[in-house]
Amino acid sequence: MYVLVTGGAGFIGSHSVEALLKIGARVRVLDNFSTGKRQNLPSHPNLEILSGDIQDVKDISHAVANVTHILHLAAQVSVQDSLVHPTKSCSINIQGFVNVLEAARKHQVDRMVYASSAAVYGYPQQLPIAEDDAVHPISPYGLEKSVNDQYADLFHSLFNCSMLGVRYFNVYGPRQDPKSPYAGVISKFIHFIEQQQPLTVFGDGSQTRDFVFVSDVAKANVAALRSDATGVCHVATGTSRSLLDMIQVLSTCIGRELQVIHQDAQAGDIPHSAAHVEKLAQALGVQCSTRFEDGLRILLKEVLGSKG
Ligand code: UD2
Repeated sequence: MYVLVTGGAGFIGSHSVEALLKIGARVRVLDNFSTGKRQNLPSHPNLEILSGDIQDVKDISHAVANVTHILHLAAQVSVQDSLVHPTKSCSINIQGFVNVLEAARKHQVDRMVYASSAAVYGYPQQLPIAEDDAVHPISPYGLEKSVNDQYADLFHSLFNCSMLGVRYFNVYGPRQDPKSPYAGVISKFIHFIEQQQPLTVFGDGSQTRDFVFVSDVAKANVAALRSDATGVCHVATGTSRSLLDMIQVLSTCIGRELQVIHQDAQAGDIPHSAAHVEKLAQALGVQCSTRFEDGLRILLKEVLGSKG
């Protein structure tokens, strides 16, 4: 496999690059380094790094030359930013997506896997959510990802392009920048712990999420590239945890009580989220099996080191 990873210097991208190199794939990264970092990537004879943008057709044409597969992760990934700057978000997440799709078609790549998101569902109609449940996006970001899914379907039926959208749930793990506007609650909480500050919980903390460790996500991405599954597929553990439960696990890991401050629940916050993961197991043969306690321990060690 010769894989182009767009957004390969980012959080999920860099872990996916590592997983691909591990199985002996040749990898080319295309990243504009707006949020991705070169230091996230190893130096490796099978890895080439290009600085460029998915909004620039020339950059993509150049990047896609000779590759057999595309893992498209480059995106404007902040729900909040998409609400504040919908035009910019649309340019990156829809126009940029179509640029990559069209490059995949023109260069007749064997397979493209791209990042979709649980954000397409908005407030879930029922739990756990299945891939064929109706989508009701409640942010431009969610809408853009849903449009990506429709484009991919259309390119599959019109041009027989082999494609799969991977719908990530709440991904956590090393290299998720806690200061970025799209940082997840776990990286924020660990940052608060590092700063010896109390944890801020929006609402009563009973909200639940399917927290999935980034190495499992990278494993799913590799399996998705190797499979011929089409449509969309959840990437999640199948088990959801409340925030209070997560804080309890963090507290046990570091061996002391954590101070918690409650603030009003945020507008648009979803109370519960849970994923069906049958397609992930059956079509991709993947289980996101890192125990929550182990994932948190790895992350704590990475961030706090000896301070933990
Ligand atoms: C996740 C995704 C988002 C989108 C959405 C779709 C992440 C980081 N975000 O948003 O991109 O796909 O799912 O449903 O994966 N919270 C606190 N204190 C904090 C920060 C957060 O209490 O300091 C709460 C927050 O109000 C929410 C929960 O923690 O109830 C999870 O928040 P999040 O931002 O990690 O993820 P989520 O599910 O809102």
